[in-house]
Amino acid sequence: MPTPLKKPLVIVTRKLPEVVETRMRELFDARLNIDDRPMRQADLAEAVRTAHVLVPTVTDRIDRALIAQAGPELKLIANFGNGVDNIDLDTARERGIIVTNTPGVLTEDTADMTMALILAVPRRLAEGAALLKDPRNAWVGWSPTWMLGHRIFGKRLGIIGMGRIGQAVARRAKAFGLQIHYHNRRRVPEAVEHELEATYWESLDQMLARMDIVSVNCPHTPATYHLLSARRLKLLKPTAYVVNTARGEVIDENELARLVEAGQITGAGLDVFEHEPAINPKLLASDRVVVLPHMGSATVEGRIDMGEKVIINIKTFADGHKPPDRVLATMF
Ligand code: 8YV
Repeated sequence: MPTPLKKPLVIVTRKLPEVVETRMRELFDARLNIDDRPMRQADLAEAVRTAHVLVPTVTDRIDRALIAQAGPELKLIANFGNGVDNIDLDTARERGIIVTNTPGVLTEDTADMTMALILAVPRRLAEGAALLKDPRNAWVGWSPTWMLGHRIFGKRLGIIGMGRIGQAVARRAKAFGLQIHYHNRRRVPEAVEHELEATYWESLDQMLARMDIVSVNCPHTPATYHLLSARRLKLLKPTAYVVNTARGEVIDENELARLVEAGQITGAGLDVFEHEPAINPKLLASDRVVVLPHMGSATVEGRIDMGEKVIINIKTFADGHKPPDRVLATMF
């Protein structure tokens, strides 16, 4: 059991919603990043040397080398975010540092964004909108064969990763008339399969070859890195679409870009990228790819809820209890 800390020194790496920052100041000795300038590794090293608690985000690389520089006071890394692939969990554990995240509160927002991409790509939403806004394209009016996309009703959606977000996507997609298929490390309970009328595929390869749309909704871990490898991407039907709101690293981005360019995959909707903020130029250039700047969970409500979770984790820890959202490497 950790010893209670009256006002722990909490270093927050990025600007958070004002209500969250205000509450943090009330409860903790909080050092905030008002300018929101991303911290360099040297700044992060300085932070871990002095803080009791570090609050990083997806943009901070909390790797072995950084954790090695942690001072004896650092006992908690309270990630502002669900995914913890930015943190070396094993090294944190070796050093006795607890890691927490913010599960649950961004499920619905991320699922909404996934559904938006599932609709946007086959129905050419971004392309149509961009056409009208481009002054070089005066719109001459409706035509029966112009801007034709593809129907999603009745098509097969293959969800990779049937956790909270995957299930929330399935619920939405089912309402849009899509047939739900999924691949997951473990089969979900029968009641969930029944509700979603979902078909489980133990073999990802077999599922991929039969889907019209594939949505990536699993975390990035050593086991899921390039899960959609060059070999697997080639299994997709040439009419297929790929949607990713999870982590770019799960897909071999270069190969995806190449296959879309070659017309061997029809299109993609991507909110995340392998080397953020860099994006493969072929993806940027393609009309058949909708790209978004990692905004799956970007709602005011979601960010405040994430902040609340971070505060609860820190406060429980500071009061000498186990924080509720502890993350263990074995959970992934
Ligand atoms: C967050 C995310 O915005 O929580 C996650 O895993 O991918 C995003 O939606 C980001 O991670 C905040 O750190």
